[in-house]
Amino acid sequence: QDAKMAWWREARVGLFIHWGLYSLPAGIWKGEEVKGSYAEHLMLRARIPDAEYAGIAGEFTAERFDAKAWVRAAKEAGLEYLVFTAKHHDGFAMYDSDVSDYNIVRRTPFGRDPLRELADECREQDVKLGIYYSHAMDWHHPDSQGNTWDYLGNIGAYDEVASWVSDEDKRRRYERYLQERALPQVKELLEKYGPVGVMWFDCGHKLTEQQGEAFLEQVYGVQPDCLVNRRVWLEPMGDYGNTADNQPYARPPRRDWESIVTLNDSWGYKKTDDQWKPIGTILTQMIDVVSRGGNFLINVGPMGDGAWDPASLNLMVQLARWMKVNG
Ligand code: FUL
Repeated sequence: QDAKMAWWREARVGLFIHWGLYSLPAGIWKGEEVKGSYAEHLMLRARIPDAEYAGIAGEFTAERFDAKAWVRAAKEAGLEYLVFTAKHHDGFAMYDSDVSDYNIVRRTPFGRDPLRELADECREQDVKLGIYYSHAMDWHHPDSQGNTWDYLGNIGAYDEVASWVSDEDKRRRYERYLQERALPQVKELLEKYGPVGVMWFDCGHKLTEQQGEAFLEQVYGVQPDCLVNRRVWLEPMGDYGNTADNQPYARPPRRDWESIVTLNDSWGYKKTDDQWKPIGTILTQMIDVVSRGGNFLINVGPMGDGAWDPASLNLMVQLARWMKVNG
């Protein structure tokens, strides 16, 4: 375990990237700001019908996407690993999936595979590649959890595991989603993109322990050295612990742990979110976490066109400057 954790313990700081269809509307739907601080939850918050949400893909041109620049920004700020959202809760694959054609290559005019380009650049620039995959929730899949407006009998976004495990229909359908969509996508991600440093799962508390285990086995079965974060299920599963979102000081009861923070309040790009943290706050949090033995994962939400907004860019440049002076 020590050998497996070595690079990650050394890395200390990483870059989280939330980029998906939601980055284009950026928190606004039909001219109105959608409630809730997370722009990547737009579909759930506004109860957008699946077919309508899928329409965003038709406008996704991402003409300013530049994998080299993204990885360089991480590198320059001393961020030694990168975690990219291959599939968030909206179910849209931001990579070339053979399992489902609900993906960026098949459905958008952009037509490229950003995960492939990022993986290549990471190798080129010596940054470890991590992949975020929303395994528990998928608002596009009819048998998953969360989307109860298109699929009335579905498990609700806030339902506890205990509320559906004994429900024959829900459990059977959910198991089908795991077997036919989530597990195969995790497998292909690990098979197609070279060595993966971390498989970063989310909302594992929505699964049974056995289902959580199935993801661990899937990952280690293909890449035994790949790390898995705790959110694959509950503590103490996975290779290292995670704090809750934006709770940099809440240290999990684990030797290895990672604190995840945003530069403002949202993870995905949100036009109206101007709650940018001063660079001093970000540095203080980072120093505190790292000095207590944790890793610090800083999030940027690129815009729908692929560029980073000026506020994020500016903060990352300031971070890079500090890192250069202070090592
Ligand atoms: C949360 C998700 O629901 C958010 O959208 C975001 O991805 C964050 C890192 O984890 O649980």
